[in-house]
Amino acid sequence: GASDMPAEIWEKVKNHPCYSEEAHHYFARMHVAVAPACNIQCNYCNRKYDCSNESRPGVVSEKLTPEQALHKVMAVAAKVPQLSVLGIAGPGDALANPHKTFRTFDLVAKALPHLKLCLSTNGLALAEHVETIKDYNVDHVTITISAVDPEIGQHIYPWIFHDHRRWTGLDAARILHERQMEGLERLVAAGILVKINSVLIPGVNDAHMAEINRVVKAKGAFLHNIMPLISDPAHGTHFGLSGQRGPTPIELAAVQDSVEGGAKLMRHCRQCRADAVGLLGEDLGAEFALDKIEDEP
Ligand code: CLF
Ligand code: SF4
Repeated sequence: GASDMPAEIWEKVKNHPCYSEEAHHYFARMHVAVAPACNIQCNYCNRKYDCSNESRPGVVSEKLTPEQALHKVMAVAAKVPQLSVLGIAGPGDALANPHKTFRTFDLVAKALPHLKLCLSTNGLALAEHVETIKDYNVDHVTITISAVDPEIGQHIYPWIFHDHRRWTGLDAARILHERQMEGLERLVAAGILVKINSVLIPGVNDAHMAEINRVVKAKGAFLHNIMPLISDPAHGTHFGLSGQRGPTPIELAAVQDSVEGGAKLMRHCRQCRADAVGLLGEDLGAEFALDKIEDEP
């Protein structure tokens, strides 16, 4: 709360529902799904669905152009007074679609300058965009980091697309790790609040989570969100060919408890869809689908 952090940080988090546990009772976020492409492959991702960075799989997001996104944000802002944050979190990677992402931020900042801007990325293309992120007044960036050791990362990321070519195996995991660390360091140096999301995959990175927490804290991350792999095959997520399961709530809590003492943990994440609208845990997205809002006077 206000008493345990510097005033300029409190100004940034006090009405952000993900960065402040208190704020999530009173302030709403919305995502616009303007970023369809991705530059890496996570084993748990099924591209038919939203980005498993930050999403509950099941239904495909409504893909929007930046202009359609602005239209939707204005419709939501007019009806949801608690709206304080616009986030771009997929359904692919926000920074694998930089023109769409930054054009959306630009349009929204001009029309609704009171909204905070937030983005979520796998971090591969982050370092080269930090200046732009700063120029567009994006105060909040989430990097999904599920390993800080390429030996572990290679079991999570089968390939990345970087520097005009595809990389696989240990090379892919090493490059992704290096790019994530450089992006994190540059964001922190630029004064941007960074949250780390880690997808907890039992048997793959559960014993590694405390190390991730230590490393990201040392590099200046503000918050660490350990989120469970969602592995319902009916909803299309999968893990390689092995049918990797997600953690039980008890296993998740045990891992979260085991890392206490490093970077501060977020424990109120609701694993939003890439087109979520409303308070965390609430999804008004269907009410604001484009065909609904376009009919209105
Ligand atoms: Fe969206 Fe993410 Fe910004 Fe929040 S979600 S881009 S930081 S505005 Fe929040 Fe949703 Fe959890 Fe993400 S509850 S999945 S942490
Ligand atoms: Fe899927 Fe997101 Fe991973 Fe890209 S970063 S492969 S969209 S989970």
